[in-house]
Amino acid sequence: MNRSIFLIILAIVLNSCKPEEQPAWALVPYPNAIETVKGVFSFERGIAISLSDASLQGLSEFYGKRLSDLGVIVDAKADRVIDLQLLDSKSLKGEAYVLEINKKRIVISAASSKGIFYGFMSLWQQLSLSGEKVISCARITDAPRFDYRGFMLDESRHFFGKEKVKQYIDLMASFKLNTFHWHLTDAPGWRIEIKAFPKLTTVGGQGSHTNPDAPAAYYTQEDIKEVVAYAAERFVTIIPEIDMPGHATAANKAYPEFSGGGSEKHPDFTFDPGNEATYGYLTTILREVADLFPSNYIHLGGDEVHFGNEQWHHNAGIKALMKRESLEDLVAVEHYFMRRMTDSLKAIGKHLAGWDEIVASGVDRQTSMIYWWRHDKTDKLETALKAGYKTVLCPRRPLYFDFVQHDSLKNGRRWEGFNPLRDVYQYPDSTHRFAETDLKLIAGLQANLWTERLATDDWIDFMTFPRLIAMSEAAWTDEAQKDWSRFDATLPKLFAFLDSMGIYYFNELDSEHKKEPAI
Ligand code: TNX
Repeated sequence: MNRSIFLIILAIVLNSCKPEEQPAWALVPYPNAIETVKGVFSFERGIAISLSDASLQGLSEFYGKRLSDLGVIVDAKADRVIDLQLLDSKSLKGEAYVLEINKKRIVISAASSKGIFYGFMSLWQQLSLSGEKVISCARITDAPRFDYRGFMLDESRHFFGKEKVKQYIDLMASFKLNTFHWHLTDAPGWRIEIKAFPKLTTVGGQGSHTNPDAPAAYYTQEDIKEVVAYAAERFVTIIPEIDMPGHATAANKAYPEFSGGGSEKHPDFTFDPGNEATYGYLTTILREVADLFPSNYIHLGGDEVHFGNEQWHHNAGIKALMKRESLEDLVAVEHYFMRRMTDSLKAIGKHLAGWDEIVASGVDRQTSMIYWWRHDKTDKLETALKAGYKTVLCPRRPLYFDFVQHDSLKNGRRWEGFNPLRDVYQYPDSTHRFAETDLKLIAGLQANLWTERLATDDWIDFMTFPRLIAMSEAAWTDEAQKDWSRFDATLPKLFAFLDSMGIYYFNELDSEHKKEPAI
């Protein structure tokens, strides 16, 4: 046989057992165990969804919609079946799931609807990212490394609105993130309607970081309910943040009687801890907030009070308070304020969450959750863990997404470097070796997007993606299963997916395609 004919026959033979018969896995975050076996399950002729438990009905409708968006026909009479099995299982805790793909049947089993949800999201993601209508037979056993997998969006500095927020919540769920921290109040604008104090939004909602004259922009309570319900359907908990006693300028513009003043650079920056009425005012606000958000936690900020508490030195009420409570200095006043507000939260039935400044204030160790953000102050993290606080890791380096992600980029922060995709992916293993006891206290990871310099949807997309996806794998996948080169190789598929979602992401490999948006 001549050589070229041999090669043609060889090519035909090889092609007839095409490797794409079993599509490669395209899962992010990558599951903790995949055992691939021979054969495929095909979605080409439609599928039926069966349930072990009527409580899964809502979920199955959600899945049906997701699958039909991918062109799969969902038909109760189809002979290929996806079976959702809620099990009373001790080995499958919380968000864990098993996804078993056989030639004619897929079984997703978990001990909770959350687990079923994540099993389904893996299935959907494989179809969606691979672009195939078949999936390899396999058994995937999966559970998250960290319980808390979060993203924070600052909507005080700039307001993006509920459609954008819903899109982000949907994307979060697609990558198995489960907590949305909503920074709703800060110096430029107050963004949540409080019925007892309407001026908070009509007056305090006016302006943004870049435009003090911007018309009032905020969420009504109806908007909030809608977003909370949308998130709940995707197993995303929303933790609202009402920042206090600092970063309160917008509220103080609306109700100056509760202002504790500020500094030259940050006027009217604080609430007034020396005025007893302030505690009643803030408690009323928190009651309304608590009624809107089912989350156990409300985040009370507590950060950077020293930016603008100069006038506390000259405040008669604060002087009297210091005397009465034997408070030595203004930091002690700040801590007193936080303890009082924690008591209010307790009375409302919520737990305190706050930035790492609150560790020193002696708030309840059993119930409060700390967000460690000052990457240059590792002692704050150590103190929090030593004291036994549940802690979320969100250090500026590498988890602040208002930092640039590439040296060529101009708009964004830097601090002895910046936050490239790979650093996000490799966190926390690149930086920390936690002792077992400390690890039990680490709730998880969160990326924070502060928006002083980000005024448009394109800008927040550009800073968030693809970094948030890298963080999802850092938060979900066990250290032993993390693999930067595999993640890196999946990027083109992730970019195609983000394109289909209309997201303006950053792409390091294509300098022409996604440039920094215009400011
Ligand atoms: C610090 S993080 C802040 C924010 C800023 C951010 C900018 C934190 C608790 N406070 O108010 O927006 O830095 O990176």
